[in-house]
Amino acid sequence: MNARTKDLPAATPGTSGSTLQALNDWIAEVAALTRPDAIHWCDGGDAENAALIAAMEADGTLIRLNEDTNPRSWLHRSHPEDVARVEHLTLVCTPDRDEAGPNNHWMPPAEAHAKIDALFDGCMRGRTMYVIPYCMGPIDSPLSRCGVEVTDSPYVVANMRIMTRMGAPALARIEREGTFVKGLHSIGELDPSRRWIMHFPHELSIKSYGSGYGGNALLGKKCHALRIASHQARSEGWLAEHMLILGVENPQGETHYIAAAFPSACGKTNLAMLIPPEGYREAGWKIWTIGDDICWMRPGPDGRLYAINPEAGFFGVAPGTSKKSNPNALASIQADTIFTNVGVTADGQPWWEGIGNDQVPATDWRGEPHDPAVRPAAHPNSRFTVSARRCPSWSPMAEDPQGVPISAIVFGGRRASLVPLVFEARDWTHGVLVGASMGSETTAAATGAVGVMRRDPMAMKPFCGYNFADYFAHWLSFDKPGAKLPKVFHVNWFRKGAAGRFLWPGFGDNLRVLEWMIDRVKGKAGVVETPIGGLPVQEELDLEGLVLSEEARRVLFGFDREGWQAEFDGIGEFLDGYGERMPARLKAEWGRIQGELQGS
Ligand code: O2Y
Ligand code: MN
Repeated sequence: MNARTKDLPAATPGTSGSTLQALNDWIAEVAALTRPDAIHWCDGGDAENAALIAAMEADGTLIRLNEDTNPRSWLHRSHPEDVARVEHLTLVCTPDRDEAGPNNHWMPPAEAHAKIDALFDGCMRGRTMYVIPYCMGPIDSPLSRCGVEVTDSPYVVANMRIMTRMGAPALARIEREGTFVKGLHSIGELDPSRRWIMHFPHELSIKSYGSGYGGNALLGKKCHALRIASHQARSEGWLAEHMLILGVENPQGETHYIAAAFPSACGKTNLAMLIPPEGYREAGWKIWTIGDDICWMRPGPDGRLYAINPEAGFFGVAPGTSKKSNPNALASIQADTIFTNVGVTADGQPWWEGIGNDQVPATDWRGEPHDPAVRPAAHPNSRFTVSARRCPSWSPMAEDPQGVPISAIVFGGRRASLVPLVFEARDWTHGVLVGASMGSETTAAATGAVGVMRRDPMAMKPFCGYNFADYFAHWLSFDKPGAKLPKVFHVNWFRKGAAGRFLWPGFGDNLRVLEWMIDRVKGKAGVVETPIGGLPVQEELDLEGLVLSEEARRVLFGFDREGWQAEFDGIGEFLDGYGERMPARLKAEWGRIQGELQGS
């Protein structure tokens, strides 16, 4: 443990863990409120991690997995009512309600502070308060931003160590810059009726109480890197997005970088780690993984958008991860991994539905003997936390302080009907509308009904820290003289046929679609123009070796005018929900396409 701060009594004024007065003052203020028994400043080192892990093993927070099959790997079981993000308890607390917008739950800042501070009052008695300095993004990148999370959960510390650049180098940067996002977290009593996740973008602060799970508790991730960062990005001229970033290397050795936004649990991790189909592999194609969930982009001196992944690890969905769906993820999690809410075999191996091996789970995610009639072995939102560096397709460019130049932006949703496999927006304004109109069927990543179609613009519905109307205006503002913006596409890997089966094989075969996009970027392929955008000329999208039914070809590459008319009515109603604030340019673009759909 860090000798600087060991066993400091709670509420000791001026805890002096840092040379930055503002940081020490805030820690003293938080300690005075929460009254921990001790304060520990995390240095991020191996000794500190080993001590924390040993303590968690001793008290049952972590269960050691089979050391032979899964070295240095652990199982954590969360409270059974604390298994996902809680959107209805997640607030954006701006002084003006309209600034948060209809897309966010809102509370006035003073009321929010009072409500949550009452819960924080004395909540760390008997516990250690951990101070976690972290950096989102490469430690030496001008695009990166730092934060400090204070938490009473050692499990959060262990996860933040994997997911961010945490510890001494981050503290040094914070002391140099003098600014940081303040995140205060306590697991409290893990009582769902005493749970809030609050964001104060104007104060660059986050307060989270009553949950120890994922995005509710690892404050660098959704809270900082999306909700607070999107707000900051707007005022500083960049974009904080819910996007994977990958590099596609062709047989000539050229790499194009693509950023893609899909709603939660729609396969971002799988796409980011794609393994090319055999023929492509033999020809020399390769996918490089930069990030699987979050992307920060800003215009570079040449007018292109440059992107970094602010995260250092993956917090991926376990169920469905298999040798077939994502061999790179499976290889990544063979060691040094924290599993949360998965099942376990009798000999201590992690197990989940869709893992695709012949092991049998003995115990389910709640620690009870597994009975498939009672519940699945793994919770549908069970997760693995692992360092990105363990991924076989991890790109060294992920550490480039300047980021990678983005050639294409892809939006996508989970749509059983109507939406074709891929189409291209005609220009940036149309691309922003395509992103703003995204719809998808809901998944288990958040609490609530699964499989219900909802609008999820740019996959940011749960994560945009301000009014969507202003967010769309911010996106539009990138289209200015000198800008060399990426092409924008929309994909749907989830289209079903009349028999209810998926029509597109997905996974590695998605590279065929990425290749077509790159051909478009290079001006090597044409499109079939339709009101919704450019569809591929089928012969120009490489389908060799795929068995696609007649129905699949018709539907995946088809355009259903009547269906799209109804869709556009729905999109219009959605945009109108934002009233006068909605940019006129976006409404005009909607009107232009609506007119074309109606044949005028
Ligand atoms: O954060 C959680 O609790 C689960 S949801 C999640 C986790 C990793 C990456 N993305 C998401 C998401 O909901 O988009
Ligand atoms: Mn996500």
